[in-house]
Formats: sequence, C-alpha cells, structure tokens
Amino acid sequence: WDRCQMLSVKGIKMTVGQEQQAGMKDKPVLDDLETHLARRETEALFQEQPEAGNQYLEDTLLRSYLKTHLPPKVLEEVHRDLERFGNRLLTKIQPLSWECEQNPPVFRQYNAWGQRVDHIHTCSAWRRMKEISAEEGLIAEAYEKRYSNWSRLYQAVKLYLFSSSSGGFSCPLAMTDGAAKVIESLGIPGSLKTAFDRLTSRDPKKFWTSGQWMTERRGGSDVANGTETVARKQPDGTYQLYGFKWFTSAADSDMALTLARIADAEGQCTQGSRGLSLFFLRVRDEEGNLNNIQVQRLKDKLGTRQMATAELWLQGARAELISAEGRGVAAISNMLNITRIHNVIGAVANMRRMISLSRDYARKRVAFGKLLKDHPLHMQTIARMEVQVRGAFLLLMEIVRLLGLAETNLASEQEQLLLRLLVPVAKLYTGKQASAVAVEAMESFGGQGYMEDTGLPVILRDTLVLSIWEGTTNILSLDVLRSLAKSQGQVMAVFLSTVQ
Ligand code: UCC
Repeated sequence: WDRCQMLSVKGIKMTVGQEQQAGMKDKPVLDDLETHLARRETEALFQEQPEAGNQYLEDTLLRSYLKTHLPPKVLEEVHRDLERFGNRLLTKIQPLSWECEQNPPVFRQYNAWGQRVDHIHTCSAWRRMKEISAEEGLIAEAYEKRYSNWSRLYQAVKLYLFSSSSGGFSCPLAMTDGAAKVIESLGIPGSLKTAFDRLTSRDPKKFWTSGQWMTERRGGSDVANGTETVARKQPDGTYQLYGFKWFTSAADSDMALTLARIADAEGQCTQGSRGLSLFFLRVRDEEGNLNNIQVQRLKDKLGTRQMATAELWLQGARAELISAEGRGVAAISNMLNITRIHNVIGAVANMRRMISLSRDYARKRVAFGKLLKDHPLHMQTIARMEVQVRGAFLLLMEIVRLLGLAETNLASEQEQLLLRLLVPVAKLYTGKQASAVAVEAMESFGGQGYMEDTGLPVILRDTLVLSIWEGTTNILSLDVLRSLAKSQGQVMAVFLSTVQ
C-alpha cells in the first residue's frame, strides 16, 4: 500500500504508476518498483479519481452570468444560497444519487398470498431526493416569485446544479413544475388549490410530485391520433378514465395530468386533436390504494434506470376535467414547454458535469511523460466541448430570463414570441449536442470512461434520452414551424432582429 502512496516529484503529484509512465529514472523508486511488481497489489490501478468539487463555485461562466445580470441585492442572497447548495450537493446529495443508481425501483405485482398489490418500491435515497427537492424549493422558488422576474432564472440555476447529482429525480421535478404551471395558467381553480399548494410546497411532508401521462401504445409523438383513453362522465361531474398509458415516467408520483377523449351519451368520442381534453387525477387515495389503476410492468430502459417508468391500465380512474373540452393539447402544451426547458437544463448540466470531470482528470493523469492538460491536442478537444456547453448554457439562461419576464407580465410581445420559438429550438439542439459531448468527454478518460463503476456511463445513458423524450428532434422542428405559422412569421422577424 505504502508504495502506492502519492509521491511528489518536480512539483507534480504523481502515483508510482504515473511516475513509471512519465519515465522517471529515480533509482530508489525503481528498486522499490522491482520488488513491488512481483506482488499482486500492483494489479490495482494507479489513476487518481476525477472530482467535480463545488459545482457552483467552480462554474465561472455561471457566476459571471449571475453577476452581470442579477440586481446586487438579489445576487447577494442568491450567491449565499448557491454556495451552500453547492456544498450540500457535493457532500450529501451526490452520494444519494449513486445510491439511486445502485437501487433502481422494484415492482411487486402480488403479495405472498396472491393478492394483487402493484407496489413500486423505491429506495430510501430516491425518497430523500423528494424531501430535499422540497427543502431546497426547487419548484417553489419559481412560483413564490420572491425575486420577481429573476425567480424563474434562480430556480433554473438550482435545478441545473442539482440535475446531474439528482439520481434521476430531475425528471419528476420537470413534470411537477409543468403541472404547477398548467394549474397556475388555469388561474388555480378551487378544486386544484390543494394540488397547487402541494406541488409548490417547501414542506417535505406536504410536497407532491406529478406525472405527465401522454404516451399511449399507438405512439408518443402523434398524440392527437394515438390517444385511445376514454373519459366517462359521472353523475357527480367527475370522470372515470379507461385506457392504457404506455410510458408513464416517475410512476411513483402523487398525481398526474393526462389526456383522454370524453365519450358522449352514446359512447362515441371525437377523434383527432379536437377530441382530447385534459384531466387531473390522484394516483392513490389517502390509504395508499391505487385509483382504479393497474401497473402492468416497469419499463426496461437504457438509462434513467433510477426512475420508475411504468405501463398503466386505467380502469375507471377517477379524474377531474381541467381544460375546456377538446382543448387538451393546447392546455398541456404549457406543461410541455416547461418540461422541454427542464430537458435543456438536464442537457447543459450533463455536459457541464462530464467536462468538469474531464478537466479535473487532465490535471491528474500523466501520459507520454506529462499531464494531459499539457498536451495541446487533448486540450483542444476539451476546449471544443467547453465552447459547446458555454453556448448552450447562455441559450438556457436567455430562455429562463424570458420566461421570468413573461411570468411577471414584464415581457414585451417580441420577448414572448422569442420565448415561444427558442424553447423547441433549444430543446432539439441541446438534446443532440449533449449526447455528442457526453460521448466525446467519455473518450477523454480512455478506457476508464467506459467503466460502469466510475459513474461516467450513467451520465452518458441518462443523456441519450434527452433528444428522445419530450418531443424528438423532428417533432420539435415541426413545433418551430407551428410557432412560425401561428405568428405568421413574426417569431422569425423577432429572432433575426434580436440576433442582429
Ligand atoms: O411524458 C413524457 C415523459 C416525461 C419525462 C419528462 C422529463 C423531462 C425532463 C428531463 C430532465 C432531465 S414524454 C411525452 C412527451 N410527449 C411529447 O412531447 C409530445 C410530442 N408531440 C408533440 O409535441 C406534437 O407536436 C403535439 C402532440 C403537440 C401535436 O398535437 P396536435 O394536436 O396535432 O397539434 P396542433 O393541432 O398543431 O396543436 C393543438 C394546439 C394548438 O393551439 P390552437 O388550437 O390554439 O391553435 C397549438 O398551437 O396546441 C398548441 N400547441 C402549442 N402551444 C401545440 N404545441 C404547442 C407548444 N409547444 N407550445 C404552445
């Protein structure tokens, strides 16, 4: 063991193995190695582990952005909180994230006595993430509006720091934020007040997460034609939903927003987009019993394995109609635009995490006689990735800045148009970009990057979904066209004048 200890040579900290690679000809060290090489302990790898540090303090672009844009009083408070949060992430939350990865959800359909229970078991670290999300106000911050139009940006920054240490919990948070946004945009009707208060609560005991059940077995993109779920009106004015939701993320959530077709007295439904309405439902009742829902199975996904994604049968699930009849897609688009922004946050966060680790590794790893950071070719690769993440970060900040203005009625018509255009553009662009950067960054660790227990493959897997869910690249391209058509080309005029 003592031979594997760090030795300091010429001001560079190196392990014995690194010295050997660096071609150091120190006689005593060589003698040491000869004896040592005969022993099995040398099978251990000598490389030093890359570390991320306090992701707020180390993110110079983030800090300079906040310094440039936030009013001084807001900056002072936000800075203090983010520094504290950065430390909490590093020391407490990051280990929980790994625990979530190691203990994915388990589905138990029957109990020992053959009764159907449909229990989705999540690990304690995952449940702790939910509490932490409430304590940190990861949703609340955007709705309390303590800092007026800057609250949304501040929330996005916290989510950005949290994302790659969240053990996948940023997914339910995205949908929770989206659900809160839909309810807020409906004017928080009395029947949804409790749900809104819980979604935006800082109290871990009260805090709820929400699902967004849009995808059915006929497909996830063509929602207008793929949705088979039927809603039957009950005498008390509520509805019962019957259908099969094929891909429901974070199935352990407390509530969900979902689309269904209202059946008329003859049991007929309007097809296409005009037949879809938006519903609110609780997943379980106060006793923990499922709301006439059966879980068919959990999805076996390439990534986001920490999170329970399920196939659900709705067999008369009690629900409340919350949009005008036939306006389901338009109503849920408020949610989609928020989850798409979260997707951008996830993309930028994962790129940042991979590059931070890659940079740290370049300061530690010796190859061909010097540290990686002293190889211009290696640094060129890192610099190219850095440019990518910086551009994406600034695009994200611009979007959440505009969203903050829109949510406090401070956005001009031009700014609202720009926001409408930039959300699908940023989502499609950063989703693709993040996958490419994650692969490139993985390569910068050599074979180590490919090793499961370094934690790097998890980041890659979780990044690959970002161009798929919440609208694939082509669907978002069509959404760009939709925004062009609906504004009769105005979005493009605003975009060009803004760029100029
Ligand atoms: O649920 C999922 C997994 C959750 C995981 C979330 C985690 C993410 C965070 C990650 C953190 C790391 S995945 C399910 C995602 N599904 C989708 O994204 C659906 C993809 N498909 C589309 O987006 C399609 O374009 C549809 C469904 C919107 C197309 O529907 P329609 O009915 O054919 O579209 P229409 O007829 O063009 O639009 C209907 C209305 C129009 O309004 P009106 O009638 O007033 O003209 C549109 O302008 O909806 C309006 N609309 C929008 N408005 C449609 N899209 C938008 C939009 N994006 N923004 C504003």
